[in-house]
Amino acid sequence: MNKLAISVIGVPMDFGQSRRGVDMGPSAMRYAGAIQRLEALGHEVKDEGDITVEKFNTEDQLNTNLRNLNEVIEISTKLADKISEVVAAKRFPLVLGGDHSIAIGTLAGLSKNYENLGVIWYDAHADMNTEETSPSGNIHGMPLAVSMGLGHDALVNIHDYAPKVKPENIVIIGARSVDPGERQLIKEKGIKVFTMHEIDKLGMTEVMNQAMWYLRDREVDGVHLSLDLDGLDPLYTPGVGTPVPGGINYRESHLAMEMLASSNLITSTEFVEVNPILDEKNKTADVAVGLMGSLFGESLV
Ligand code: HAR
Ligand code: MN
Ligand code: MN
Ligand code: MN
Repeated sequence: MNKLAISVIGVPMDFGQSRRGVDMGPSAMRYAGAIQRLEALGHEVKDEGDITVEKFNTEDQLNTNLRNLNEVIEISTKLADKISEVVAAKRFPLVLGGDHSIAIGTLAGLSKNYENLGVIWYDAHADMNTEETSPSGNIHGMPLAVSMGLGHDALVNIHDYAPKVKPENIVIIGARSVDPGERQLIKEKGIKVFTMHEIDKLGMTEVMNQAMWYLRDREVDGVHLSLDLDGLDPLYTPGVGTPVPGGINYRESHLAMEMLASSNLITSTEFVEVNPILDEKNKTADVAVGLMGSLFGESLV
């Protein structure tokens, strides 16, 4: 694969859900050697540090049942600013999360620079809830809906435009915990989803080939990989806030990353939901960094 100029951006975000510890995800992945791993592959890597994540005063909270909405708006906006700056400088953004609500900011920043952005969403969940359908009020269950223009106005309109992504440019891989409202939206919008059923039946090679051809046929001008570590089975990535059994295994995940590496399709990525407090000896961050190795060309050298 091409040697890249990679900008690593940490987002120590835990406001998109209610379990503490996922804010330490960026540290855990740096500690697991993310930067060195990519440098060893010949890429030029710049660690841009972390986006500032702060709690607002409680009296400033908006009147809504979306948990920590103010904070998510603020942080998404800052992340979107940073991402569009990095992309404009022709650098490849690698975002370290943080909970999955950060994808709202990542996609807002990316979409400014791409006309027809594709998204691969590697996750146990569809993350397509809205304020109306969410069973939890947790914004990390909503970023795909928000990016399609569905949800709270302030979230949908980060950087003053919407939508960020076309429903037909999204591919979900690994889904196995999907809420009723999300199912309806998937049907209504015709979203391409490879659930665990398809992965079992077709195998990962076929799933990835179909996913990549689907996006090429859409004539996308960039593809963002949003990788939620709970997409894998909790056997391999126990350090996540919402583990779901019956997930993608270790080798299947490496294969998926290796196929993406040889395709040269991916133009940005984020690794999210690593929670060292819930983990076993930084296992989940180690797996995340191993997957980064494959995504950035390890098997090709
Ligand atoms: N679907 C549930 C909700 O919206 C659980 C979402 C869990 N989300 C993540 N991201 N970990 O995929 O509350
Ligand atoms: Mn997710
Ligand atoms: Mn755009
Ligand atoms: Mn998930």
